[in-house]
Amino acid sequence: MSFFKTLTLAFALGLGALPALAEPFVKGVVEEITTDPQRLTIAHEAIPNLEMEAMTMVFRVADPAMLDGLAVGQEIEFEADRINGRLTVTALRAPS
Ligand SMILES: [Cu+2]
Repeated sequence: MSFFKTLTLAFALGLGALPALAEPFVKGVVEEITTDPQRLTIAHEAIPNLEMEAMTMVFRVADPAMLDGLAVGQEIEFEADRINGRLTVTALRAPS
């Protein structure tokens, strides 16, 4: 086994042991962007870790910089979690 494969396997096993650190990325479309306060309205697919069906809803964002470069209508993939009881986008990326 190559060094890289060993590293990849170790990483995968580590994530498996810590599921709370590896929420699944969910596909969505940006419906509205609000900057004051920072909010993101997303038409999203089902979010397994929040036991949420597909819907359009407003999220907080963990980091205001996440809104930089975003546009209404843009397809995204994101992670969401409940932070202090509020549904928050914790990670954001372009679709793979
Ligand atoms: Cu929702």
